[in-house]
Amino acid sequence: MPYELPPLPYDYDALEPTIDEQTMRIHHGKHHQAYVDNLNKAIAGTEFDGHPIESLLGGLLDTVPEDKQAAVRNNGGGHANHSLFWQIMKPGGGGEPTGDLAAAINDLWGDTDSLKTAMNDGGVKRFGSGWTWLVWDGTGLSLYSTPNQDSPLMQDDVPLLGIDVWEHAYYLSYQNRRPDYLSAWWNVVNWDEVGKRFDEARAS
Ligand code: MN3
Repeated sequence: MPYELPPLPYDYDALEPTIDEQTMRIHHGKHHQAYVDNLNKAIAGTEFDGHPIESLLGGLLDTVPEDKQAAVRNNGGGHANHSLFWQIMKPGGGGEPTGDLAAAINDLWGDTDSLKTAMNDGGVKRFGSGWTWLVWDGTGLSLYSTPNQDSPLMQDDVPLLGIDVWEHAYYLSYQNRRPDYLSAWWNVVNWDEVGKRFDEARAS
């Protein structure tokens, strides 16, 4: 069973003006599609065909044959990261987290704005391409950034919220102004989805 590009849960222009329609079309239809296609190519005919992407990147990556490991890491990571990314954004997003997630964030960072500042800082400082993450590390919330398409799943953490800081995610509207993109991105965050993932991660 090959991996498939998940449909975008809203229209390509739904996140404007924060993220422009053309960026969304290329990002989802070309970049994400390419990760899916190249992942399928890498594992076609191997025993790893058909594993849920979470287990492929979590426990199994080290056992993938060496000549396929980089392709699975990069394209499998790209597939997992973007599948999450589309879900944790929504038109008319933003605002504040609620419930247990809000309490956990306030415990660690004091308030949501401080969390945003810390995450954006991780994104700005990530040299080259990568992601800045809020994760569940098994005992609590944690923040870090990863290079390329590396996923928190690769270190057995559960990604709750990740912001793509590859230039393809923002360059058409923001050019070299990555900090402006990161500040604006929070206008489309889907806190309900992040909160749902937090509750699921803690319960498992
Ligand atoms: Mn991307």
